[in-house]
Amino acid sequence: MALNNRPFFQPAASNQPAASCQMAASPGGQTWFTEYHSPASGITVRAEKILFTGKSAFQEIVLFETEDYGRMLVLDGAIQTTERDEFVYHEMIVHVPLCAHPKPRRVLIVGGGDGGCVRETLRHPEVERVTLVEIDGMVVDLSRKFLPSIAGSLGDPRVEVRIEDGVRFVKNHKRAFDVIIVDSTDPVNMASPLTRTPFFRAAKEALAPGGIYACQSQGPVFEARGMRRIARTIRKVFPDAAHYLASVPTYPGGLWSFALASKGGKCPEVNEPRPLPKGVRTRYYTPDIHRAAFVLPAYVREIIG
Ligand code: AG3
Repeated sequence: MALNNRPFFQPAASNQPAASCQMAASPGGQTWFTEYHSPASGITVRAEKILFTGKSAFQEIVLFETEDYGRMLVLDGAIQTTERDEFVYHEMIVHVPLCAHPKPRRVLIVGGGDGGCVRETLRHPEVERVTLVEIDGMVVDLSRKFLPSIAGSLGDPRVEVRIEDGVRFVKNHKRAFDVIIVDSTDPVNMASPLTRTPFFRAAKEALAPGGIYACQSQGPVFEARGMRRIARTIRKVFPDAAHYLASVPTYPGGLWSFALASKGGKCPEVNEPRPLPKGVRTRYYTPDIHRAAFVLPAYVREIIG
């Protein structure tokens, strides 16, 4: 097979299944978890201790302890977050839009039931109110119990946690938020509407003038088709939407993308972000990373077109 002729962003299998996974016992009595990224590869970690397995009304939830990544949260077979590398994703999905807004006071987070986005958002003192709208209350409860370093800020008085459908919530709000962050699972099942035109339209209306929108937009390595679809769809509503990247070790391909858009057209602060508030120490995000993250490799530019 001419591997070099096959761009790795085009998986060989044409009808690649959505994230599937396996929990397997090895002869030594160990339990190994694999999230398949394609029918032919994936990421495998040893589960030292299963903390929870169960099914909510929306999805299958698994939480376990790993040696290298700490505790790991898996929804419908897809790794969502780990104690070890969550900082990359959460800092990048939050500080990029917040530093692209001159004065973010009201922030809406759709999804993000683990609380990581809330935690990072609260580090901006100008934020007066954070509304978290998560469809699956079980994710919030389990994260509070098992992932305190991520979910620990959900009880902050500035935070309102609402367990309801984000699509409906956004449709019912107009000019209400300075920043909207959509921290969703892969765009299948209940997360799929969050990447469609009607939702982007509603989100634009839910933004106050000058408001900023950010969302995760899948990875370029194994999710190229999904990423391309999100990129095309968001540009129908926000023509100047820009994409940026961050390196998340436990996500498919180790590289993840985000989209940033502004209600007023061009995001003025893409290249000149507002500095982080004094005293906020981050582990991934810096103003240089903010600017550099929008510089995309050629194959990624090709994906988004
Ligand atoms: N939400 C996006 C995770 C997507 C990962 N996809 C996968 N593993 N197939 C992360 C939620 C963190 N708050």
